[in-house]
Amino acid sequence: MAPGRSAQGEDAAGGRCGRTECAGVPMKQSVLVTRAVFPDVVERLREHFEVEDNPSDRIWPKAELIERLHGKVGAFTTGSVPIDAEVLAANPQLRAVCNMAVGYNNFDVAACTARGVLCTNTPDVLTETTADFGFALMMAAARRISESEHFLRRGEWTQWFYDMFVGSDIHGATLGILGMGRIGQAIARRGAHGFGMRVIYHNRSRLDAAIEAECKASYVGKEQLLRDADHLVIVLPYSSESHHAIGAAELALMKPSATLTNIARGGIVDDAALAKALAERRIAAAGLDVFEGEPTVHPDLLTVPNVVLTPHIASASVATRRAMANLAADNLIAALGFGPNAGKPPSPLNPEVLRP
Ligand code: 8YV
Repeated sequence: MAPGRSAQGEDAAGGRCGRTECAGVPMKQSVLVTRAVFPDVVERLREHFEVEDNPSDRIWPKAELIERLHGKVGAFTTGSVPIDAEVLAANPQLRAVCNMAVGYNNFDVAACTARGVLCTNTPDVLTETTADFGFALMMAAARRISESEHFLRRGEWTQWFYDMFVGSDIHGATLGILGMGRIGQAIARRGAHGFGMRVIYHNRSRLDAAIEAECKASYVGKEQLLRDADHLVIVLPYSSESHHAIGAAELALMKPSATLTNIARGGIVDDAALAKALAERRIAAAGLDVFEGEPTVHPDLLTVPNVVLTPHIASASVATRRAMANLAADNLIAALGFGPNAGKPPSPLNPEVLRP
């Protein structure tokens, strides 16, 4: 057994106090920072915990993650770090897993809850930055920015011609949003208020009338969304229900002039079907920041010209990534009983495990 493992497990099980004792000497609890992150954020964690971090940012295979978690009561994770039943069973001392991401499909939340492990994410702090990026990707797809840049870089621009890289307008067009959470609403506001777009959305549940009015967004069925949107933006969380929510059948409903933008999660769109639809010009263009099986990208997406591809960077502004990292650290510190929010982490996903 790793040194300190059972003592920390007993301590956490005994009430989340911050410290354990070894021969009367107070010991800090140990936490694992699974990916490289801003050094000052790691230092904040060191004020309260023994920290094992990963400055080289090597992606640990699952067996190594399990091994490194031994003796740790908390983990600072990102969206690529799986916390599932196997990881939890091998680490019964774990008390909190804190994602530096709003998405948390890397967590088995039900399994965490069953074991009393708190899960947290980083909502709100990335909403506007991610919406900015979604809008940028949609505009880049509609106005063929990547495609035309590649043409220029290849030295093929020898003269202007009247229909060179003609695309479709954003202003005045119909913006369709699939998934109307915080980020979907922020995109709707940009479209409605900034670009005079007609905004329609589909969501598991309809929004309050006040939010619809503020976003100038109308609720429609999924089929109507697909048929009517000039620009479809996908902002759904990933789950087994949203897996391949957009496949060949859904793409077939879209206008040939339409664009599709995915800033949510890989796997929501069937990438093979999308590549085929793009190649056959059954839709005009796409903007993708997320991919099934990323960082591997479906080879057919790499060869179709009418797609803008970015490496999962929608939240990547300096300020936002810092805010995400600090919020994940705030959650970990508070979940393990320290700091101004001791016992009350700011963004719990399963707050029921916090009840005494
Ligand atoms: C993260 C994201 O960069 O927050 C999310 O859900 O997809 C991105 O902002 C990524 O998941 C790394 O954790």
